Parts: sequence; structure tokens; C-alpha cells
Amino acid sequence: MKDKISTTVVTAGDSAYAWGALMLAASMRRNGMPHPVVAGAMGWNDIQKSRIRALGGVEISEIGATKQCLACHKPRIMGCDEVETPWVCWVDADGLFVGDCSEWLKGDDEDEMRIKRCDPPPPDFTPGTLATWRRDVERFRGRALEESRYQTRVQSGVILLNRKWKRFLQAWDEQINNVLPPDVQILMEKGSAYYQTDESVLASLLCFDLDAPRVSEQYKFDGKVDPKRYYLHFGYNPKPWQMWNTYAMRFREEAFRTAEWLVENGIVKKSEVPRPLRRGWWPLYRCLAPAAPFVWKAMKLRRKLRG
Ligand SMILES: [Mn+2]
Repeated sequence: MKDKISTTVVTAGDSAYAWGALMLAASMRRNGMPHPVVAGAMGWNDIQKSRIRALGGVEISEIGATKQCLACHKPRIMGCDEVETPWVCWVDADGLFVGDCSEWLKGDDEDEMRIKRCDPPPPDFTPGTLATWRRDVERFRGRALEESRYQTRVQSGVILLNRKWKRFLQAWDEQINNVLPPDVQILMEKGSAYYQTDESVLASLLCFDLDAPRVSEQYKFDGKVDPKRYYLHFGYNPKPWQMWNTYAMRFREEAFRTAEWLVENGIVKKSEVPRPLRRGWWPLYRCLAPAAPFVWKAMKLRRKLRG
């Protein structure tokens, strides 16, 4: 079995996302996905690291302190030396695999990037955005296509790519540094051509760079091929290990089961599981969910005030 695994799953997070990464990796093992995992970790403590390592086949790649949103480290982590397989799959740490998704993790076309296309095109995909992307690709990459290859942009929560595209990953990394401020957070201001930060920069290259992989027709991780095998994404903030929001609530059963699996397998003690991930606390967190956006705003403000 082991020699048939050709894909490493990579993810990343600061210490506030360590529980997300743990749950993601646990969802893989629980569903019989033995793929190696590399977790980019910024400021995790020893307990956070040893828990995820206890799942087996998980390596930590340390990320130095940075003010830049960790999503902007995707290309570097996807290209990092800890990955030894020919294929690499970036997966956001705020989600879970449901069912055995091994088949979707297997690459079949080396020239293709398996990634979700936004359908319909999102509001930030405007002629003005395209013009800026084209200008910046030409300015920093030397050349650019006249017309965009695609009529929409991609969503970068899950990205499967063959490692022969190492230079493209470097180009993506460089372009992030070229066009985004060094302290960029999750989102740029509304109206920016790079509103979705790393995701927008990737889209600009896929649309206009001459040496970009092709975007796959099928994404597969969304359950359209098999509704029992997909990747679920805890959209919006706060995240379920902090507090449930009304969108993410629909995924609670998977989250509870994954947390219970961690306890049953001796990775964590029940008392160490964050309360929102414990079934018994659900009645309380269900009541609190409508307030989640305000709690999140307060959390952000507090962080800002602390500097
Ligand atoms: Mn996410």
C-alpha cells in the first residue's frame, strides 16, 4: 500500500489553527487515508506539535514569526523539502475530509492543477481586476498572455499539483511578495484586484502567465463525483474549535465524530478537546452561533489593540 501513495497533504497555521490542522489530519487517518502530512506551524507549542505527530506520518515544518497571513505561505510549503512524493496537495486547515478521499488525491495529469473554479465568477472578477493582473504578470514575469485563459478565478482551499511545477510555485511565491503588502492579512480591502490575497495572485498567474499549469475541468473534492467522499470547509469565522457560526454548524456531526476519534485513539484527553467540539456543549453553542460574527469582530479588535 505504502509505495502506492504518491501524494503528500500539506497545510499550515498559527497556534490558533493548530486544532484545525489536528482535526484535518485526524479526519484523514479516521477515513483510512495514510498519506504523509506536512504541517507548516507558526508558534505552536510542544503539546500542539506532539499531538499531530502522534497520528503518525506527520511532519512539522516550522514557519518563522511573520505578520503575513499564513495562506500566503502556500507556495513555499507546497514546494518545501519535507515533501518527498511526486504530488503535493495543499489543504486548508479549517476543514475535514469526509470519507476516504484517496482517489481524489491521486494525480492523473502532470500538466494539470486540480483546484476549484468559482462558478459563477465572484464579484471581484471584473475587467479592472483582469487588467491589473495582466499588467502585473507582464511587469514581474516579463511576459503575459493578451487575453485571460479563463472567465473565472479559482478558490485555493485545496490544490493538487505535480511537483514538477516547482518553478511555478516559486513564481507564485515571488508574485505574492511583488504585489501584496508584507503584512497582508486574510483579505485585502474590497475593490482590490488582489482581494483574496494568495488566491487572487494564483488566479492572476493561471489566467496570464505563459508557464502555468492547466486548471482541471473536475475538482472532485466537492462531492460532485461521490457525495460520500469530499472535503468540507468550515467557512467564515470564528472556526468551530473557537465557536460555531451558523454556516459551519451544518458540519458539526463530522466535527464531533472526529474529535471523539481523537479521544478514543488516545491522541488527546476528553478534557483537552475545545468545548465547541464536544457534543455535550452543543446546546450552548447553538444558542451562541448567531452572535458569532460579533464575537469574531471583538476578538479581532482585541488582537489589534494588543498589537
Ligand atoms: Mn479556509
